[in-house]
Amino acid sequence: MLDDQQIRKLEIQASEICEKTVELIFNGGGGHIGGDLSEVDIMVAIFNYIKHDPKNPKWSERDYFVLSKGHSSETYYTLLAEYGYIGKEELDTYGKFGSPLGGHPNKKITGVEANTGSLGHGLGLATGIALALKKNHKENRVYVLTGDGELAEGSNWEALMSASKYQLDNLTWIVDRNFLQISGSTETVMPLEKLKEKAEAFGFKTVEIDGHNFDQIFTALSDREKGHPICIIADTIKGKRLACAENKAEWHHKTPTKEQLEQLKKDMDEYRKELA
Ligand SMILES: Cc1ncc(C[n+]2csc(CCOP(=O)(O)OP(=O)(O)O)c2C)c(N)n1
Repeated sequence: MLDDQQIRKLEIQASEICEKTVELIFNGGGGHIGGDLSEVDIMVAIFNYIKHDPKNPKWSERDYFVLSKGHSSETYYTLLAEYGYIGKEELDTYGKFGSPLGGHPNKKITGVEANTGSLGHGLGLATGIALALKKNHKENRVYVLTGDGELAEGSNWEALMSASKYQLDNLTWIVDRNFLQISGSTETVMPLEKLKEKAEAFGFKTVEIDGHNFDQIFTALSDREKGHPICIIADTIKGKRLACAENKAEWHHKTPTKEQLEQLKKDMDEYRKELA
């Protein structure tokens, strides 16, 4: 679906968003770095793919995006600043007393559709928005990104039942399937497998993709099935691109050291040179 040049452009953008996200966390004194980095490629794809207008954030024809895994807010803030929803100087307030950019996103921040961070609520919110749009015969779509550990919250499964009952074919649910949550492997804490079969049993047209492959992400985002919501299970690596953090549960929430940040910058520079 995407040509080589488009993919290269997205990979460069993702490497820059990764770097800026880690810098934000470093400057702000902490953040949910592991889940921030596993979602970078998905989030970059969403910002490039969905219908939205930073100059008119409440545009009536926009698609809606809900970051249900609201703890991974730093990637979101970085992208909101990159696209001009918020000023880049606002990012400097992250982690400071009184800043709207707290650990979890909220609707006071331009571009944010829902307060999230208390896990298990975004899917229900997105389902409600999709239902309202459908009842009003609107064409807007709704995209929601959940974690995988987050799916231990029972409210998600109520939302899935509703999405299926109301045949919400305007809803796309993406799972950041990094196989880790706060305290270890999802399959140890609360097993999810067989997740694809579960989503299908709830009436979702479901695909499993590599969550770091832009061609696969874009193809999945464009998937539609009349009468059925879409589920994208995106396999990802927690801590992706920050070598010392990849696939390590202890990097769920952490502040990188100056040296680790510098190493990432070097690695990303190198990576971009290879892509050029
Ligand atoms: C209702 C609720 N319970 C507990 C938490 C604390 N918490 C924050 S992140 C997290 C783990 C989430 O894991 P996952 O959804 O897999 O996210 P990721 O690995 O992508 O960061 C938990 C339990 C919370 N934010 N909300």
